[in-house]
Amino acid sequence: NSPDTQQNVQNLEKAGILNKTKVSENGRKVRKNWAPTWTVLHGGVLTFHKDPKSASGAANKTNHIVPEVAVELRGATIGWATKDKSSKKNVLELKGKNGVEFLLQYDTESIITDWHKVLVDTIRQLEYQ
Ligand code: I3S
Repeated sequence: NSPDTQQNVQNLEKAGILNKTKVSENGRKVRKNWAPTWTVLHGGVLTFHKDPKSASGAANKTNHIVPEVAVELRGATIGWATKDKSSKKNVLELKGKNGVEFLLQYDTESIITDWHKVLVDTIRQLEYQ
């Protein structure tokens, strides 16, 4: 592998808006709350951020993008959600450790397919570290 083609978690980075809802927490089902969410993949961690416009108080004043949840991808799984999980199209199911589960969705197939690929690659890379 030349340094150019070798992939590692450090250069598997991506950011964008996805529709997201949590579906489980500590292994327990929670009520869906779909919302467009600024989603950042960096260093093997996927972080969801609140839209600064909808965040309250200090966040509004400082204009910072507030991290909402971080999902450690080591030991996580990602796959296409089955039809029973959502009526929406192009839905990914992300299962983190500690029984946390999210659905990630985007109508444009190429966008969600790119996310799927980078998340699969990241999770795979983390297995070998
Ligand atoms: O899996 P569910 O319960 O059918 O999910 C739907 C609900 O969360 C619904 O909200 P209410 O809990 O207020 O009924 C949402 O508006 C829908 O978007 C959820 O289903 P989809 O199929 O969109 O994931």
